[in-house]
Amino acid sequence: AVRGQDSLAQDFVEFAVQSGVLRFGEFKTKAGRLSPYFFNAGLFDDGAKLGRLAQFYARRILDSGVEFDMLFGPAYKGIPLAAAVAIELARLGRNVPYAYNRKEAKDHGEGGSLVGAPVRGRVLIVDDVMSAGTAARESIALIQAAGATPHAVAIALDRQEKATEGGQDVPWSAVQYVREKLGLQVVAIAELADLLHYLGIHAGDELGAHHARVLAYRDRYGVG
Ligand code: OMP
Repeated sequence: AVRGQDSLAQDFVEFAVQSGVLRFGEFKTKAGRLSPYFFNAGLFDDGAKLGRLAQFYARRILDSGVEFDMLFGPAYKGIPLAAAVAIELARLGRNVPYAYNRKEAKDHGEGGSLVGAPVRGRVLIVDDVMSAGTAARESIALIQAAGATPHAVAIALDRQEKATEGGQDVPWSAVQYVREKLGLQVVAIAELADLLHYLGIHAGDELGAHHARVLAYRDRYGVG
C-alpha cells in the first residue's frame, strides 16, 4: 500500500497532533536517540480521545484481516489500549477476551502476573509505539511462557527506525524483525512515512518547520 496516501493514517496523525500526543522538539528515546518528535500515547487522556483512538486501532485490525483469538495489553500503557480496543471490537460485533500483565508478580490473592482472560490461542498484542523493539520482545516472551501463541501486534505508530541489539544499531527495524524473524503480523495505524507525508502537506505553516528535522532523523536512524 502507498502509506503516504493512506487516509486513515493521515486522519490519525492529525488527531495525534491536535491531541498533543504527537509533539515536536527535542526528545530522548528509550534507545537514547535524540528525536525531533515524540508520540506519547498516555496523552490520549480523556474518554472521547481514548474512544476515538480505539476506533482507529479497531478499523486497522479488522481491515488487515489479521486472525486472533484474544487481545493482550502489556503493562502499563498497553492495558487501557487493549481494554479500549476490546470494547470497540465488541461494539463492532467482534467480542474477544482480553488480558494484561502486572509488572510486579503478586504472591497473594489471585497470584501470578497475568490478569483477565486466560492467555491462550492466537494472541494479538496491543501496544503504543515500536521503536527499537525491546517492549515487543518482552510481551512475546510473556505470552509464550503462558503457553499461548504470540500471533500479531497492533501499534499506533511504527517509528520505522533501526532496532538495537546489545546497544548497537542494526539495519532493520523492530517491526521488520518481529514480522520477518519472529513471524508475527504487525499492524500499525500510522508509520513514520505517514508523519512525513503529513508534515510535507503542512510545509506552509508552523508544522512545516519540523519536516526537515524529521527527515534528517530518518536519514540517520530510519530504515527503508
Ligand atoms: P522500544 O521498546 O524500543 O520499541 O520503544 C517503544 C517504547 O518507547 C514505547 O512503548 C514508549 O515507552 C517509548 N516511546 C514512545 O512512547 N514514543 C516515541 O515516540 C518513542 C518512544 C521511544 O522511547 O522510543
